[in-house]
Amino acid sequence: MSTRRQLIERGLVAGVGAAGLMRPGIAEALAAAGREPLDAGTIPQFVTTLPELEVIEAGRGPIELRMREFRTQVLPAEMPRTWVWGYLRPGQEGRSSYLGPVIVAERGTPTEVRWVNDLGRTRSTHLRAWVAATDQTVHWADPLHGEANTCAEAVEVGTPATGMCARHYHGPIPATAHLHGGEVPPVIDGGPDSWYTSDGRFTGHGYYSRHGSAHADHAVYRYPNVQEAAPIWFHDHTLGLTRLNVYAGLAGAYLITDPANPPPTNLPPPTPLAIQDRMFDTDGQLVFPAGVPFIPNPEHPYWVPEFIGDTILVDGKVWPFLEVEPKRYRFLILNGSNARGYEMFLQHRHSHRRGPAIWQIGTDGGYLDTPVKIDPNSGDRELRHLLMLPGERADVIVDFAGLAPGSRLVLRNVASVPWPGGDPPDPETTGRVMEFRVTRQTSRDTSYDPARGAPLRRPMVRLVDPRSGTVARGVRVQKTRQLTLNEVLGDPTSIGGVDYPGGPLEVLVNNTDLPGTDRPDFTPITLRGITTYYSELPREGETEAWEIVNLTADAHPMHLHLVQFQLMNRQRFDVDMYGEAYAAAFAGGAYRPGVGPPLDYRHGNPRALGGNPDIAPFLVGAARPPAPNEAGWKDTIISPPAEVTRIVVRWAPTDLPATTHPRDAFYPFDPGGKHGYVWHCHIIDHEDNEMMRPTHVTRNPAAVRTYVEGRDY
Ligand SMILES: [Cu+2]
Repeated sequence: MSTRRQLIERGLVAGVGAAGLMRPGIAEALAAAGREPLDAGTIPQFVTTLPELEVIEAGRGPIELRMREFRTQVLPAEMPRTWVWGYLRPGQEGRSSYLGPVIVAERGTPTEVRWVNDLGRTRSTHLRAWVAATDQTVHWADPLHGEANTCAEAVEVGTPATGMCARHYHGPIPATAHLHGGEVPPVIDGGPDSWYTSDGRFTGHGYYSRHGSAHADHAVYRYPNVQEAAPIWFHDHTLGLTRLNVYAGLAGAYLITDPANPPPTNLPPPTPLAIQDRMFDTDGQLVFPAGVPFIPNPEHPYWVPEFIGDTILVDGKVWPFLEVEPKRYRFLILNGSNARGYEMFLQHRHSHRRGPAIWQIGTDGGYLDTPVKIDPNSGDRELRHLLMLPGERADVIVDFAGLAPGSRLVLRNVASVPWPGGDPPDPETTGRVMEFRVTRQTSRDTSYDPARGAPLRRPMVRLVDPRSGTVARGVRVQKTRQLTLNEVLGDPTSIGGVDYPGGPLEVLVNNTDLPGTDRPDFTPITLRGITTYYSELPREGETEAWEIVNLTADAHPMHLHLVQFQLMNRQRFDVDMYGEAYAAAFAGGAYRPGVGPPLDYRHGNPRALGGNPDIAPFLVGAARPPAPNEAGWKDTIISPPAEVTRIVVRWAPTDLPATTHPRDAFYPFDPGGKHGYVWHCHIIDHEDNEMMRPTHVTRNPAAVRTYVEGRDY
C-alpha cells in the first residue's frame, strides 16, 4: 500500500460516489431480506404540503422530550407510512413529522429539557435499517460491553482480515441529545459518551465527553441560553451510532432570540427547512445500505463511508411543496443530512428561468451584518448557489414579489456527492429539494426588504477582517494549530469469494484514531478509571488560529462544540509535495495511519502546534478571504480537499470586544472541568468512524461565573 495512495488518492467508494457504487447492490441486498428498493423516480413530487413543525416556546417551565418510535407519513399520502424515531412530548403517540420540535428560547432565560430515551431494544424496533447497519467494529457506544457483548470477544479472537464481529448489535438502544451550536457547559453538551439506554441500565463509558446528568433513562440539561441570537439545532450524538440515530429521525431545531439586541422588527416570520436525504423500500420503510456489497473493506463489516440517499426530504416529508404569496418569506435552512451537500437555487419549473435570488441574512451563529445576495444569474461563482454541507445553517429571505399566481418554482440542487469532486445529482430526483407555489396576494408586504441592505444587527464582533482574510486589527492570536484531516484507505481484497474494492477504512482528525492514543506529547486526563489523551486543550479566553489541512479527496464540514468562530481564509497547497514531506516526517519515513501527527504535537513545528510539518512552504496561490455569506459566526466550516482552511476561534462569548484581554474573556458558566467537548467532521458517517477528537477547555482562573448549574450533576 503506497503512502501516496493512502494520503491523496480517492477511495473507490468515496470517489465514484457512494451513489454510483451502491445502486446496483441495493436491490440484491434488500432481496436477501425479502424487501425491494423503492425507485425514487416513481415517487410523486411536490404533492405533500410542507408540514408545520411543532413549536415549543421555552421559558414556560421544563420541557420533556421523549425519544420514541412511531409511524408517520414521510412518503406522499397513499404510499405506506414509515417507522421513524422522533422527540415527542409526554402523551404524544406520534406526530405528522419525525422532525422537531422547534424550541424557541430567549437569551438570558435558561431552558430545562428532560431528554428521555424511550427507544427500547433492537428486538422491539421496526427500524430494520437501524438494526441492519449497526457496526460493532467501529469505536461505538457498546452498551453491553462487559456483560453479554460477545463481539468484544470476537474482536479479540477473530482475525481482522476475515471480518471482526460480522453480526448486528442486539440490545438496548443507546441515545443522547446534543445541542449543536449551543454555548453550554460540558456536562450538558450531550457528547458522544453521554448516551443512556431506556432500561436505565447502561450509560456512556468511554473517552469523549461524559454524561453529566443521566439518571437511568433520561438526562436533564438546563441550557443557559447565554449566547447571541442564533439558529441552532439538536440531534443525537451517540458514539458510533449517530449516523443511524439521526437517520431514524432524531433531530430538531432550537432558535435563540435576543430581545435586547433585536433584528429589524419587520423580518418575516421564519419557516424552518430541514433538508435530508433518505432511501426507502417498497413497504415505505427506511433503507440504509450496509454490509456486503456496500462496504469497501472487510475490517468494518457494515459501516459505509457515506450514506447518500436517492430522495430528498424537507421537514420530514419527501419532496414537499409550500404555497407562498408573491411577497417575502424567511427560511431557516438546515442541512441535516448524513453526508449529502446541497448547492441550491430557485428555478421556474416550466420556463426553467433561474431566480429569484436567495438573500442570506444569517449563518450558523446568528445574523450577518447585512444581507448577502445569492443569485443564480450572478457572474460570481461563489455567490450563485447556496452551498451547505451537513450541519450548516443558513437564515435566508426569498422575495416572491412580482410572480404571477400559479407560478411554480423548484428549489434545485446541483451539488455533487461527495462534494466537490463526485457525481452530480439526478436533475429529476436528488437535483430537486422542494417546490414553491405562488398564490394570490392577500395583504401588502411591509416586511424587511433585504435588497435595501439595511443592517440586520449592530455590527458583529470581528476576529477576522473578512475583506482581507486576515486577523482583525487589535486581535491577538495566542496559539496557532495546524491540524490535518486524513483518510485511511484499505486495499482491494477478496475473502471467501467476496471482493472488497478497498477504500476508506476510517477517517481521522490529525491522523489520531482514538482519544486513547497514548503519546507523551498528548495530555492524559483520567476520569472514572478511563484515561483520555487530549491534544486540543485551549485556554478559556484565548484566541486561536486553526489551520485545517485537508489531505483527503473530499470536503469535510468541521464542527467545533461550545464555540462559534470565524473563517479567516482558505488556501490551496501542493498535495503531492506536502504529502511526501508529511510521510517522510514519520518515524521510519513512511505514513503510519492512526498514530497521531508525525512530529511532537507541541514542539515539532516551530510555527504551530499540531505536530505536522509546516504547510507554509507548500502553499499555492493566494489565500482566499471568506465569501460574504460565510463571513459570519460559524460552528461548522467546509474544509475543501487540497486546501488549508483557516479559522479564528476565541474560547469566549462572541459579543465580547475583539480586543478583550484573555484574562477578561470568559463564559458565564464553567467550560472546564471534567467532561470536555469534541470537534469532528459533520459527515455523520465519518464522525461515527473516528473523525472526531476530544477538546478540553482550561478554565480562566479570573472568570466570574454568573450561571451555575445549581444541580448535582
Ligand atoms: Cu468528513
